[in-house]
Amino acid sequence: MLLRTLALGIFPALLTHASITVYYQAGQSPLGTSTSTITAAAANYTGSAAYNPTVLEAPPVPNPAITTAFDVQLVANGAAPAGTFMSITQEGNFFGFSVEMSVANQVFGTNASVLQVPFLNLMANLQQRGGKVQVRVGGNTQETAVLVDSTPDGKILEKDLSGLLTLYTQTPPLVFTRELLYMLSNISALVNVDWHLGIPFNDTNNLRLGIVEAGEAILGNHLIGLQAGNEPDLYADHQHRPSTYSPFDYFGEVRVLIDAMASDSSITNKNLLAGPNVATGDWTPEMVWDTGFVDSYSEQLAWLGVEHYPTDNCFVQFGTGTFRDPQLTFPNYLNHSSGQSIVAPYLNSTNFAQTKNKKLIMFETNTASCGGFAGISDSFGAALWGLDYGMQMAYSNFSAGLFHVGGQSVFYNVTIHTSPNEPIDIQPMDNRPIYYSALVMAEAIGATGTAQVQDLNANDNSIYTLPISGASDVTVSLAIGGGQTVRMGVHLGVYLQAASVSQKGNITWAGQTFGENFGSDGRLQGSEDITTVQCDSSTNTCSIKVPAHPLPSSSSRTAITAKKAHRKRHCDDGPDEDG
Ligand SMILES: *[C@@H]1O[C@H](CO)[C@@H](O)[C@H](O)[C@H]1NC(C)=O
Ligand SMILES: *[C@@H]1O[C@H](CO)[C@@H](O)[C@H](O)[C@H]1NC(C)=O
Ligand SMILES: *[C@@H]1O[C@H](CO)[C@@H](O)[C@H](O)[C@H]1NC(C)=O
Ligand SMILES: CC(=O)N[C@H]1CO[C@H](CO)[C@@H](O)[C@@H]1O
Repeated sequence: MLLRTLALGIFPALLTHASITVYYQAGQSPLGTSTSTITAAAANYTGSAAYNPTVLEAPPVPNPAITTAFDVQLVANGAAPAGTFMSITQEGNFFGFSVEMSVANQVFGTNASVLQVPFLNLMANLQQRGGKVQVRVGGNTQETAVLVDSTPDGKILEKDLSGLLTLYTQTPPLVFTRELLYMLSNISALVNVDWHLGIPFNDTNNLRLGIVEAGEAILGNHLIGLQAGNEPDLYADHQHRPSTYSPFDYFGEVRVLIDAMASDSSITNKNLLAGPNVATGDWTPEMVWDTGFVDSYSEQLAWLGVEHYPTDNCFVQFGTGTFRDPQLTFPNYLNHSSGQSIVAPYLNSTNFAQTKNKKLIMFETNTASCGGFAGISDSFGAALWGLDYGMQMAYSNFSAGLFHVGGQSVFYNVTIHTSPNEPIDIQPMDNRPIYYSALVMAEAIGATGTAQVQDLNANDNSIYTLPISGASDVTVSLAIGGGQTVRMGVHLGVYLQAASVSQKGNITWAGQTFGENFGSDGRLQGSEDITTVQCDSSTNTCSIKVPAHPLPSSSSRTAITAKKAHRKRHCDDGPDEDG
C-alpha cells in the first residue's frame, strides 16, 4: 500500500516496509531577493533548445501563505479516507519514457554492438527500484518509418530532411534497419526494459508491417505493445487525411490493420495493439470509444492509449498560436492543480477502461508540446511537476505515463546524449529533472505490483508548494490508524531537493545526484542521505519536517564534472522531431 498526500512539496508516503518517504521541495528564493534571472548569455543564445541556458526567477510565495503544521491521517489496509479513493494496483514501471523514433540513435546507442552505457545505468537505477522499465519508441516519426535491409552509410536510421512531410509537422520521413530492433533487444538482455513500438499509419492501403514482424521476432516477450497509429485526431489538421476524417474512419483503418495482421503468417502474437492514441486535440477519447472500438477489437487490444501535453510552446518554435511567456507560465507547473487538470478529461476513460478490463496508458506527455519551455522544462520545478503529475495519473487509474524525449530541438528531454554526431558509447548523457521524477516514482511504487496510490487532499487540499522563505518550515504529523502501530525511531525519510525550483541540475534524491544537467554517466553520485523521522508510539504519529531550504547534507558528495555548458493546439512537433 502506498499512501500519498498533497501536492508538490510534501509527499509523505507510507510504504509496505513502513519507512516514510518525503519527497521534498526545498525553498525557492525569497520574494524579491531572487538571484537568478535571464542572463545576457541566455538572451543571446542561439544554440539548440536542449542546451538553452535560461534560468527563470522562482515564482513568489503563495499568498495567503499555506498552513505550516497539519495532520495527515492514514488508514490502514487499503481503506481510503472519506473523499478520496484508492487507485487500481500499479507496477514499478508506471513512470516510463517515450522516445521519438528518429532520435533512437541519440538515446539508446549507435547500433546493437555500441550501446549507450549511461542509458543502461539510468535504466538499471529504475529497475533496482521498480523491477522493470517500459519505453515506447514512436511518435510522429513512426508514421512514415520504413524498414529497410540496409542504409547507404550503415547507420540504423536515416532521416530524409529534404522530404519534410508537410508544412505542419515538419517531420522527416525515416528509414531504419533491423539493427535498431537488435539494439533494443540487446538493451533488454542487460536491463529489464520492455518496449512499445509504433505501426506506421500514413498509408493503411499499403500497410508496412515489417516493424511488427521483425519487432516480435527480435524482441520476443520484451515487445509489449504496438501502437496503431499516432494521434489520429490530428491527421486531418496535419493534412495526412481529408478534413472529414472521423473516429469511424480510424475505426475502419484499425480493422484493416487487424485483418492484415491476421493474414500475416510472420506475426505470431496478433494481440499487442494499442489505440486510439488520440492527442485529445480534435477528438475526445469518448468519440472513439463510442464507435465500439474496444468491444470490436477487444481481443487484439493489449492497451488503450492517449497522448497529451498540458499546453504548447508553438509560438516560439513555429511562430504560430499564442505566445506564452515562460516566466509567467512557470507558476502553472508548481501546484497540485496542474496534474489534476491534465488528468481530469480522462477520468471517464480510466473508468471505462476498467469496465472493459483494459489498461489505459498515457503514451506521450511532457511539460509542453512544441518542445517545452526554456527554463521550465529543464528546471527542478519540472521534476516536482513530473512527480506530482505522475502520481496523479497513477491515482487516477492510468496504468502508465510515458514522458517524451524529442531530441536536441526540445527543452524537455528526460535524457539525451551529449554529442549526437560523435560515437556515443563513451559519451555522457544529459539527464534532465524529469528523470528524477521517474526515480522517485519507481522507488515509491516499488516492484511488488500491489502498490495503490491515493491522493489524501492533505493540508485542507492546498494546491500549493511550500512557502519559499526559510522561516516557513512545514511539519506534518502523520497518524497511522486502523490498528497499525508505529515504532519509535526506526522510520527513515529521504528528500528530493534543490536550492530553487528554477535551478537546472544538481538536484538530489536521498542525497545523491547526477550533478549538472549535462554530462553524467547515469550513475548516482554521492552517498545516500537518509534522515530519521521521529515517531511517537504512544500517539501513533510521526512528525515529518519539510524544511523550506535544503537540508545540510549528512555526507559529502562527489561532484560530477560538467562537460559543457503543436502549432495551435495540434502542434505537437518540434521543428525536426519530438512530440
Ligand atoms: C556499430 O557502430 C560502431 C561505431 O560507429 C562501428 O564501428 C561498427 O562497425 C558498427 N557495427 C555495425 C554492425 O554496423
Ligand atoms: C464516459 O464514456 C462512455 C464511453 O465513451 C460514454 O458512453 C459516457 O457517456 C461517458 N460519460 C461521461 C460522463 O462523459
Ligand atoms: C480508480 O479505480 C478504483 C477501482 O475501480 C475506483 O474505486 C476509484 O474511484 C478510481 N479512481 C478515480 C480517481 O477514478
Ligand atoms: C541478446 C541479443 O538480442 N543479442 C543481439 C545483439 O545484436 C546482434 C546484432 O548486432 C544480434 O546478432 C544479437 O542476437
